[in-house]
Amino acid sequence: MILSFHYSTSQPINQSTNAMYFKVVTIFPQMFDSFWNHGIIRRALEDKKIFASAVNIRNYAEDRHQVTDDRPYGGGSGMVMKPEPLAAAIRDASQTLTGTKTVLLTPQGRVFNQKMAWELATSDGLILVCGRYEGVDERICHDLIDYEISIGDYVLTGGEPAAMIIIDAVTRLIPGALGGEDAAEKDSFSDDLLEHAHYTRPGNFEGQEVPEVLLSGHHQEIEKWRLESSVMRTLLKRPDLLLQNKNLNRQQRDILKKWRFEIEKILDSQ
Ligand code: 4GS
Repeated sequence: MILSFHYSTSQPINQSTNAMYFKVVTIFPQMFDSFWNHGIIRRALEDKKIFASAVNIRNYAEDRHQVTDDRPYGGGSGMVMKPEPLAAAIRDASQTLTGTKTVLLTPQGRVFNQKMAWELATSDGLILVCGRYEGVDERICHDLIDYEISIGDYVLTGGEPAAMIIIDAVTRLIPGALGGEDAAEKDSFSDDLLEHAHYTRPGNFEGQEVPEVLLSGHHQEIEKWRLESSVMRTLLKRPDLLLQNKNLNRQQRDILKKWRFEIEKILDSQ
């Protein structure tokens, strides 16, 4: 089992390859043991497309009990992550990894999306800082954090699942990480459309048939069907994506016009 891809902490590692380096700063590094060991993340690690490890903030606590949290100034319930061990852990990580961006996972951050995944994928490495408890001491954010990112408007018990989501979304954008699979798959969301519907055998599942065109072997017709499926699913399920998309191409606009025409015919017949 890949327990983590440790790199020496005493000297900068060779980042001359195109590989991407992830370092997670957390009080629960073991949460990542399973994450590193499945599917595309595992293969990307094995193929050295990515390097990743999780470091325990506790190892940077100086006191005998290795405390990482403390009571909030001003009182109130809950605990706050102490700045010293967290700062030491982040500094150590950024000394090992040059050219990295440091990301704090927090509901206060910019809400993560595919465009941000592409942006992050251009950096040489990412240090992902996982908050726990009520949050981190504010002074950490000022000096040590480049980006604050939220994975969505809800509250987690810790930033770890958020860090996994960022690593997952960024890894699949790294050239070669998806293996033989097509780059087109990555493009599917970059043009802000949902994927077309997918089918596999059997041809009839509990009375539901696979669309006939997909069985026809007529590649051009299949492509047309997929494009239409993609545009119309987006219209029905996520119209907001179409509304914010300012670069619909000719084909995509024609599909919408065709259906507008069909809908107008129905209305005119009433
Ligand atoms: C998120 C989020 C989050 C906030 C961590 C309360 C524990 C928790 N992190 N996107 N303290 N949403 N973090 O909810 O990134």
